[in-house]
Amino acid sequence: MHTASLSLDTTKLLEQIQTLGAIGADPAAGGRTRIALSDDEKAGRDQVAQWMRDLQLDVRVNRIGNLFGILHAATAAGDERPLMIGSHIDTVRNAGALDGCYGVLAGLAVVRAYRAAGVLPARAIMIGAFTNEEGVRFQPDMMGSLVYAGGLSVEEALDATGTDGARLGDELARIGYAGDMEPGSIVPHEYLELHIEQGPVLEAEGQLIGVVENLQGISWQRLTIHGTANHAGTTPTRLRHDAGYAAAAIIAFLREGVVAAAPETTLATTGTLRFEPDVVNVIPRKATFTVDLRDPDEGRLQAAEKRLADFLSEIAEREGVQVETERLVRFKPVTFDAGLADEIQASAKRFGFAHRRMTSGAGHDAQMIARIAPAAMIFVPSREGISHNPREHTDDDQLIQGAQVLLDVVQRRLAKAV
Ligand code: HGY
Ligand code: MN
Ligand code: MN
Repeated sequence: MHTASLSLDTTKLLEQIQTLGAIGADPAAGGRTRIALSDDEKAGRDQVAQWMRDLQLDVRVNRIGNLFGILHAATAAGDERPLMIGSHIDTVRNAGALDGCYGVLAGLAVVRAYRAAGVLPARAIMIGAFTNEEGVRFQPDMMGSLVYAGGLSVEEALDATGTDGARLGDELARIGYAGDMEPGSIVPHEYLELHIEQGPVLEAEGQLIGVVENLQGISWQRLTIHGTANHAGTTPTRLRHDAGYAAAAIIAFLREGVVAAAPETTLATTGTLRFEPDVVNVIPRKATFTVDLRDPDEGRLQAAEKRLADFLSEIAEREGVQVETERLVRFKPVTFDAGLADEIQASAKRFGFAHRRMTSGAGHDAQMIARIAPAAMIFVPSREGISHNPREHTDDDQLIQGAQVLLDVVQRRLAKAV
């Protein structure tokens, strides 16, 4: 049945964003930290699961720990292929309160609107919080949704070793989220994800809604440089095999040799770096660091990877060091469902919200679920384009308006289900 326009409990949505944002709070360094499968993330999961139960949802956990709350349909037929709304509640270190959480809690707000109206949807609505979207401790990122979409076997994911040496499956069991449901056993009819932009575009253009039509390619590698430890004061430069210098030269080349080839689109980031023996007066024998390359175009991303690979051979030769590379993540660019994107744009238009079509710079669970169902994303602005930072912020009215578009699109899609 088509529902008269439902309404959101916006106070509850904003309250829940604050409450979840307080879990794992880190007053000293700022923000909150809920690294996947940590005790803090467990606390976040427990809170979201409780909110799902408060809404009398059918709460399910699958074998990779993805957490779902299902509002069943008015009919058995409507239950077969739910409309899925998802995102994640794990965070990077010292994160903002909105990345991922906003999308999960806005999904609960949509279900709450149905509950408040006493209406069962024509198609089940399934709210998901996917495991390990950030990929900080266990790689790859978007892991829970990748397993859900069949892009990584559960067994392989459960055997993933974290940067702290922990086994993912053991951690999942330890926090009590090693579910029994097979990932992907419920195939969504379509998937929507509401997320903050995490970039500067919407704010810079005075837009409120981002109609996300595609998402850029992602390439993560871990590089290990093996050199020779030696005395900082007695070793002439020409005799050095300095893993630290080689790492620095590579990191500089990422900007000067890789990004410079396509400065408008290719992005390169080294977010982690470790020297051994990490002592002020010893030439590093070992440097371990990560390289995150991104570009919306697959050809340019491959060209960026090739430039880096060629430089690694050159620096190894020049400095007499060995360079080891380990592939952590490689996802091609993804195009979202045009029909769903049109639906989002039509909704923004109906509300009179300024909007634009755009590419997602960040990875999202939507890019994985797009492998098994039509998927699209809705963005709202990030103040100063900041994210993965305690200063991450979106105004309350923007958060509410984004959720209104989500509810409107859901209602329109479900009206077609009958
Ligand atoms: O890396 C990303 O883009 C996402 O935040 N996991
Ligand atoms: Mn996110
Ligand atoms: Mn993130």
